[in-house]
Amino acid sequence: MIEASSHADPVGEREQADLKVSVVIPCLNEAENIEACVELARRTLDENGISGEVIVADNGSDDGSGELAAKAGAIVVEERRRGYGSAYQAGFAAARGDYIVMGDADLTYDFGDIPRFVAQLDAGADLVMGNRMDSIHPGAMPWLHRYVGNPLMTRFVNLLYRTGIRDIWCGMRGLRRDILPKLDLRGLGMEFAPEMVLRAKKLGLDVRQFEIEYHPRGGESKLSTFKDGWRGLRLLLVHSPTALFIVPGSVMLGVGAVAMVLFGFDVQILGRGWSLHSMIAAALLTIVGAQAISLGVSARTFGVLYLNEAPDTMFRLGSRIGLERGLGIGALLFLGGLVLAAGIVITWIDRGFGQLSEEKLMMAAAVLLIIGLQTIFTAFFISILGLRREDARS
Ligand SMILES: Nc1nc2c(ncn2[C@@H]2O[C@H](COP(=O)(O)OP(=O)(O)O)[C@@H](O)[C@H]2O)c(=O)[nH]1
Ligand SMILES: [Mg+2]
Repeated sequence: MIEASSHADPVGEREQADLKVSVVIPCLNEAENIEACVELARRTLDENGISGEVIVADNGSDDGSGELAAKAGAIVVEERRRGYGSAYQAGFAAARGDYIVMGDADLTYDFGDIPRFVAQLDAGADLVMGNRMDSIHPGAMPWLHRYVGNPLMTRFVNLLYRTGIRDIWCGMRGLRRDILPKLDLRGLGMEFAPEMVLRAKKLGLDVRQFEIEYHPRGGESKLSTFKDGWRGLRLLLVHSPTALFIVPGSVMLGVGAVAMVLFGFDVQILGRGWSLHSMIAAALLTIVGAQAISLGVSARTFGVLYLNEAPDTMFRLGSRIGLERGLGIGALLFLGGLVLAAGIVITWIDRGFGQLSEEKLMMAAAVLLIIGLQTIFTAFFISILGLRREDARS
């Protein structure tokens, strides 16, 4: 295997090969199909006069796939860490072409499509996605994936990231190799597939798609519907602090705060008064909402500082406020709570430390005190996130 970290500048030497396309094929026990895949890829490159190489990233197959691939003319890279993403990372590290065309080792995709991907990349695309959804051959995709998993997940991705991509899991793609450092992909499993799309979109790259056909597989699928589905979903969520924290947090904070005011002033709703119990529930909702927003703002800051993400309104607002003003806002909220609490104590003293019934006001005071403190801690936490950045600049 070629070592990416070697100091002998092997990349420089290898670049001289002046290859246009590296076809990278991940392979885990695909003895039934791997030769045909490599041969077709190789033949397509040759027949279309595309200078290229075929790389098979063998993921520790024990059925002789690796040897078969090598015999069929592929460069075989060994990756022992299991996973679709790991296999691709190893294949990409060995690739020398300007472009990479990706595809499974199971004959579901047609390597005869390689020139179509190359044409889009030539025309300026950074990432080209296949879209199988309108050309799925009978028996090629289980109905759970075809009608439930895939469309739901794709819709969810587009809700969060507006990629416009119709088949987020599609395994046949083309990309410019020089975008890989920027993409900085980390997924070791199947989540590598959606990760690539959403990272490309977040970085504002030129992502295109066209229809391809999807054929039934030879050999057994390595995909595990629920495990891999969850890994994909998890990835989508953690890359979107807005969807994960800020939207639900704002809803909770908004509903909680309005409810507290209504309950606090004994406004009749649905023809009846709302007691202390509702006030407590509303107060807790407000606090959780504020907490979720704090986490969201912190996560957005992390994304901009360390994941190369574009600063959005939320981030700009946060950095405009800064540590000192953030502390100021927190202190004001805290002070507001303190004033309310002091009012309650004064009433109590006034009544000769007797019977007291200021529970609702006490809840309001507690909410202000807690959110005030939380704002102060969040302001500090965000400035901790910025420490490394500040150092790097000075
Ligand atoms: N799922 C999975 N696929 C792997 C792994 N390593 C390599 N692969 C290859 O990645 C490709 C995609 O897997 P596949 O079973 O076809 O998944 P599907 O296309 O989503 O049904 C195939 O060529 C596998 O041989 C691995 O650890 N897990
Ligand atoms: Mg497959």
